[in-house]
Amino acid sequence: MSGVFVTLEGPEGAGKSTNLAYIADALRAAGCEPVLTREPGGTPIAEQVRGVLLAHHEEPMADDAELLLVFAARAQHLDRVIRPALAAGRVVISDRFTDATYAYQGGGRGIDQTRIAELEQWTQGDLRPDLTLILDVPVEVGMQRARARSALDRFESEQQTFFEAVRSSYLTRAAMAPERYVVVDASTDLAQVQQSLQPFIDQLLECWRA
Ligand code: T5A
Repeated sequence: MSGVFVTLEGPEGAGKSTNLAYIADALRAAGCEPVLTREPGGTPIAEQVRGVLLAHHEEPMADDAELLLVFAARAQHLDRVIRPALAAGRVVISDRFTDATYAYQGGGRGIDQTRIAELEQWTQGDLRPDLTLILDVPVEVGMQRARARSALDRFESEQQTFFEAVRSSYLTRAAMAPERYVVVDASTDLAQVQQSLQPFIDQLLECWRA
């Protein structure tokens, strides 16, 4: 594969969607037209799975069902969008990917990381993001933003301890592979966050030009 695969991650309300648009504009200004996508979702079928995952249901969703739905959507997304775009040499930026599974289903739900790793290998083979930006924000700050924006979905309605475990999983993964992760403090005002994204944008453009 000759493209560059980039993912944006972080707890609820960290500002991924807002900053993804900012990063995409900066890339376009440098002559690079990225493919922008998201998880769960990114294709019509995977977006339907997203609907099931995010909706509130009367029947509680089993943790394993949630995990398998996440990977089912990912398999479709990889097949229809990510792999073809990378094969065509494009820069692909996904709003969340498998780090979110380690953080939410692993950290949040407590599913064993080795089971997630098996599904990761099965679904992705050796494909991993080249670069991952983690927008880090204290749980309360992120949740205040999410609450102010819209009604809370099924994940956003979880307890504080769940979100603390999600945040801590992200930071642990970033610390284990600093060559792949860039962690940015996303709790400050937007202008300041965007200023601190510059080294990440430069690194991404360097990968694209290489
Ligand atoms: N999920 C996902 C799993 O459980 N496992 C998985 O494997 C995957 C892939 C959907 C859910 O699915 C779960 C995790 C999620 O709960 P999502 O669509 O990415 O994933 O949902 P959210 O994380 O909820 O994304 P949000 O859209 O809510 O948050 P963002 O994108 O991080 O934040 P954004 O940009 O929409 O900003 C939120 C609000 O804050 C403001 C924005 O204007 C907006 O109103 N804002 C700021 N305000 C002040 N200062 C700043 N610096 C700000 N930055 C943004």
